[in-house]
Amino acid sequence: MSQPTPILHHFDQSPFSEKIRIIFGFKKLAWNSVRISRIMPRPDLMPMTGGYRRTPTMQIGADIYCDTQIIIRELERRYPTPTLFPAGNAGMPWALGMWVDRPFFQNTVALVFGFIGDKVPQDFIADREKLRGAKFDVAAMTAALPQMRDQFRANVDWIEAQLGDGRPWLFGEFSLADVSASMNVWYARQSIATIDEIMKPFPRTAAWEERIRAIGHGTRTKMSSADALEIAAKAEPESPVFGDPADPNGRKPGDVVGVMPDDYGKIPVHGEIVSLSAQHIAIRRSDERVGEVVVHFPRAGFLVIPG
Ligand SMILES: N[C@@H](CCC(=O)N[C@@H](CS)C(=O)NCC(=O)O)C(=O)O
Repeated sequence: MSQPTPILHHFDQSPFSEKIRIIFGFKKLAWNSVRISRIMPRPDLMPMTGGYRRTPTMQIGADIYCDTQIIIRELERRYPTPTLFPAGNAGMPWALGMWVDRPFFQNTVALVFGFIGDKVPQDFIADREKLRGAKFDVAAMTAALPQMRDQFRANVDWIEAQLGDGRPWLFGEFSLADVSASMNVWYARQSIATIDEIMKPFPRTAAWEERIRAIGHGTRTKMSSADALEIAAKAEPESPVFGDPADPNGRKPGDVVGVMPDDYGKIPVHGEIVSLSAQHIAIRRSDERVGEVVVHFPRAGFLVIPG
């Protein structure tokens, strides 16, 4: 049976979305692209995610995947060849994602906005303050630029060192590690006018970036948010029910919970557990515009609270 086409809800400048676009390219996938605005509101998306607002999200019918970690897991499950985990590298590429998604990303955000400075639009600042629950202090980021440059250099230097023996990819063969580690360098390159000077000491990294760029983004077809919503409304979630006998907290299908990120955008999505494991949790919820959907989250970096 042919697979339904994945729908990515994303915006062009989003570095987390770029990870997924590269994976579409690597796996040579056709996908539907719903462009969302960089700031809230996103009125056709929230009925599907139940309030989760970070970017990107992936939709397959009435199954909604929140956070790149679970999106990647699902893409690898549905399209295992070519694999993102070659030569027995089944665990560490995931762990490396935590470095990339958190400290390295926060460093790059501060660097990018420190450079952009007072040209950052006020509505964007207000939106990101809401997301973080903290001040998005562009003046402080500009003041911290020397520190942020040091941090960025140290992070990129690890990539350069790993490529030091002339290997084309971080773990030898192309893997999720390359997709993840390239995210912040890509982001800085899109956003900082003097990036060539910053990247000058890192020729192997620059050549590696070129190889990643050559992978492309697969075959993209534009879709409106209204059409995506209608697809979800007409589809039934496909997630089977299964429990995890080893769940440390005795959680099981049918339990009503809230799930939310533990770092920013901490908006709990409420629903009834459909399935769970050490690395995923899927909850069923319904909304008057989309009907029943199953929303999927990773476990690492997410909190599960009583519903
Ligand atoms: N851990 C999340 C982080 C996603 C994230 O922070 N994305 C940024 C955009 S690149 C975001 O959500 N910005 C706020 C927004 O789009 O509402 C993931 O892996 O998907």
